[in-house]
Amino acid sequence: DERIPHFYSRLFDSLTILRDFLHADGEGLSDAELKTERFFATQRILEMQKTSTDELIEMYWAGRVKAQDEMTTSSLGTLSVRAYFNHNSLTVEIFQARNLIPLDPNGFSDPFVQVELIPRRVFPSANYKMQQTQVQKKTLHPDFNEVFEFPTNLHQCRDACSAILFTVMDHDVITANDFAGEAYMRLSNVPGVQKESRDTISNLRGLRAIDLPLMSFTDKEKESIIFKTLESRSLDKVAQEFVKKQKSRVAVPY
Ligand SMILES: [Ca+2]
Repeated sequence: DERIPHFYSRLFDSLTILRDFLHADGEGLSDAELKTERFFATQRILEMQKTSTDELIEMYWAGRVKAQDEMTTSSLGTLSVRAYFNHNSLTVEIFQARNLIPLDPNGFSDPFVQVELIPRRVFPSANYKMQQTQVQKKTLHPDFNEVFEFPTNLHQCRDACSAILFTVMDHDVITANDFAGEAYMRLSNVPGVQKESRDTISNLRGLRAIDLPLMSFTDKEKESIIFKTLESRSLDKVAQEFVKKQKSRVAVPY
């Protein structure tokens, strides 16, 4: 419900007014009595609740991109990719994945990779469809060597929230495909997006592949205030679909 953030926005303002009233320009309660842990916790909850669902989703993704930057190893394996921007087109190359976890009874997986641009505000779903690699059968070390093009522009790529989202899946014939891992690449860092790196584009051979450690949805995300706020919006279809999708992004070895 779109009215909910508006309601909390007023509640947030009310909290500030109430605090100022009780403080009464130094005549009333002291700062120590007013600015308690509980006050800040309440303020934080209201601050989240007055934020729109789309903004919360962007904040969630920003956290995931940051987590990717800080990650050096992963029990889910790695994905080797390369991306660059040139002539209003973003090229994304997917080379291989290594040390994926087995998700099939035979001790292997049938991996493929989905690639999409986020967030939706910058890359509307009507114009930016998810693309995906071929399925590589019965392997935990698939070679993909596929190239994807996304028509885009510098303005979109330079948005601080813009990123490439890679999702590794295990293809299954009878049951639903299984999640095997996800990885994020900040678009503002991609060669060709910042003016300074234009030279490197003319020499693509010089662009190295990047090994991204794969991640999954964990308790840390589940317990975060952003996620809990989205989860609390039980009547908001976009929030509920997002929450449900993230919760399914866990990888359990067979
Ligand atoms: Ca399978």
